[in-house]
Amino acid sequence: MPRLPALFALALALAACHRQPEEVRAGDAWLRLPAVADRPGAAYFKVTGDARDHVLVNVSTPVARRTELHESMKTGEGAAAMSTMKPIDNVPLPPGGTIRFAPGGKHVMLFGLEKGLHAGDRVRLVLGFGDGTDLETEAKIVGPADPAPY
Ligand SMILES: [Cu+2]
Repeated sequence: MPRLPALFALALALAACHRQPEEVRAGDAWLRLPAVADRPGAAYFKVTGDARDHVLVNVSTPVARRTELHESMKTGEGAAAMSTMKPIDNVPLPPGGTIRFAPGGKHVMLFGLEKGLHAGDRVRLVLGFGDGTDLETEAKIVGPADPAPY
């Protein structure tokens, strides 16, 4: 049975895919520049958990003086519907779970953005967790009217 070792290796590889993820990973990060200078920008990303519980408590970038975690929501009905947002303190990341910050939902509000940022630039985004650990990822900058890149 000369093919058996190859099948055995494949089975091992598949088994590895289904193990609990071993580390928290962040990706698909991007930053929307404001249409009007001096207004806040926003940042979005996704983060996936490992085998333990984590809590995301802040997200920062060297190109913003101050940041807040926000959540957007719709209030009212029909023509009276409005989109509002409120600050959130933290976001739990359960074992193996995924948190997605996306337009219309959770976002990072970026106050005091550095001047001279351009669409296409890449900047550092730092995710801070309740246990004091940080996770860095790279965010792609998009213009005010550009579509979401992820
Ligand atoms: Cu906001």
